[in-house]
Amino acid sequence: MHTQNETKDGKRLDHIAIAVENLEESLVFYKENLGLTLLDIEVVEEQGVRVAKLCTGNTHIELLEPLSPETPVGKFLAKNGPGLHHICLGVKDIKADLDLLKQRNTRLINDEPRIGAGGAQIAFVHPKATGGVLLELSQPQE
Ligand code: CMX
Repeated sequence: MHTQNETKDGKRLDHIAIAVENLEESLVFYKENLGLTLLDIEVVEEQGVRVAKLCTGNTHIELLEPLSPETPVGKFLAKNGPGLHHICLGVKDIKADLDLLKQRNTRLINDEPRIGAGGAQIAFVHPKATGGVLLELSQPQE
C-alpha cells in the first residue's frame, strides 16, 4: 500500500544535493546553526564525492564535496560555484523506470544502474530532459 509520502509505484523525494567546496565548513551552517542532525559522512569513489547526509524528516539533504576538480561535482563548482546540484527520487524498481525512460527516448546519463551512497542502485537523468535539473533515481539497498 502506498502512503501519502510516496506515489502509487513507490516514488518519493529521497534527497536534495548541494555542491560545496568543503564539507566541514558547510556543516557549521547546516548542523551547528540550523540544527540538522548529521546522519553519516561517506566517500563514494565511483562518483568522486564525499557526502554528508543530514536528516530532514522523511527525506534528507546531502552536501557533496568533490574528491578532485576533474569529478562531476568538481567541474560543477568550477563552472557555477556552490549550489543546488541535483534532486533524487527514491524508486522501488530502477530497472523498470530506466526501461520506460529509454522507450520514451529520454536523455539518460546512466543507461544501467550504478552503485551509489549507502549501496543504493542509482542512475542519473540528464538535466536537458528534466527542465534543467539533474535528476538521480535511487533504489535503496534491500
Ligand atoms: N544541474 C543542472 N544543470 C546542469 C548540471 C546540474 N548539476 N550540471 C550540468 N548542467 C547543465 C549545464 O549547465 C549545461 O547546460 P548548457 O548546455 O545549457 O550550458 C549542460 O548541463 C551540460 O553541462 P556541462 O557542464 O557541459 O557538462 P558536464 O560535462 O559537466 O556534465 C553532467 C554534466 C550532468 C552530464 C555530469 O555532471 C554528470 O554526468 N553527472 C552525473 C553524475 C554526478 O553528478 N555525480 C555526482 C553526484 C554523485 C552522488 O550524489 O552520489
